[in-house]
Amino acid sequence: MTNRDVEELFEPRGLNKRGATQGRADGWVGGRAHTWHGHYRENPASRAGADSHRMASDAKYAAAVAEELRRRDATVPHGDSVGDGLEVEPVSPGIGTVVQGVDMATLTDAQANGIWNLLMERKVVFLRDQGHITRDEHIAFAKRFAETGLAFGRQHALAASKPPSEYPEILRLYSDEARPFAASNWHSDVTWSDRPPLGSVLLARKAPPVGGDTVFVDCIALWDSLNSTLKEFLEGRTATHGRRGNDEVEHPVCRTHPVTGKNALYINPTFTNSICGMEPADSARLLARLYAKMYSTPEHTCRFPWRDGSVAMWDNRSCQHYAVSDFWPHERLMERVTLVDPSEEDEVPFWLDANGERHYSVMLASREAIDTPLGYA
Ligand SMILES: O=C(O)CCC(=O)C(=O)O
Ligand SMILES: [Fe+2]
Repeated sequence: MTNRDVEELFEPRGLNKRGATQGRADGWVGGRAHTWHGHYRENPASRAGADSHRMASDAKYAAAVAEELRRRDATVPHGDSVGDGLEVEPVSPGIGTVVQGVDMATLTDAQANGIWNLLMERKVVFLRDQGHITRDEHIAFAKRFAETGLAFGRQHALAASKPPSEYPEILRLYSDEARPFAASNWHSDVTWSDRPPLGSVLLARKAPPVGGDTVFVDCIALWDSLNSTLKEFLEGRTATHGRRGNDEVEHPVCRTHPVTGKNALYINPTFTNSICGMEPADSARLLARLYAKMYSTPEHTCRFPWRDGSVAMWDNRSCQHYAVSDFWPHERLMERVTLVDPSEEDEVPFWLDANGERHYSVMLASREAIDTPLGYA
């Protein structure tokens, strides 16, 4: 594949029209300074996967896209629509909902059900004021939804690299002036594993006075926002993932969610090495363009400012996250319980083709190698 081919996958459209506003539906967000001196703006309907250029010239099409988004937004849960005492408020149209009226220690079955459905639909759910929860209650809450894993889900790597703890299921993330740390890199958890964890329940034991938010990006909206040329090119394709540049596993680039059946863009700059079947330089260029799209469209994100006792519960199959490292030198103490899927069939990532066949991830390293600690994620 030549340099030109990668460019063409992004269908740069209608450049160099002075005075026109350029809609960037799925392209390089940095613009093309050498040819275009105007502004690039995100297509306002990219969350519907709409063609902004067709919208500009076809009023009927534009009206249909608007109608679809109105219909979709009307179904976003808000107020008391979830029931059983839950009050919910969307953080952004496509991702993130704050749920009020929950005590994690005394959750009813109907509430657990409501929260699970919200998680599937909204990719991340936030709770406030859960600082009274004990570690046992934190673990028990997580077990209402899935099995709980060790720090890295199925993987023993991190647990094995730390001294034995009374709570091996709790991953403690602590930082202060002397120990600056934040997961300030875009990722979905543990994608170097053949069985990455379903999700996490992260509780802020001590939030910094300012800063330290966590940002989430909607990987289903990102997939939807790609043009059809790119989608066709990426569907059924795999990428290698691993720690320290090792290829430990091959995952589908387009991952189908086992519950919702929706497709997500499943690559991340923390663990993904390369797209299979491409020349290394082409793969690197394509990944860079995709990352530029994924991580610089605030339209597909939501951002959560922590307070003591706040909780974020996310679905690793439909979103990614980034802990913002702007709180140093303050203290920040988070405790995480990791959710793993009880069904191996659903736990191993796959892409569902048009014939209903699942194309699963493939392990490249040995079981032993994947389970061996490398000292960090
Ligand atoms: O500290 C955070 O906000 C998130 C850390 C993280 O990446 C994780 O717990 O998986
Ligand atoms: Fe993470």
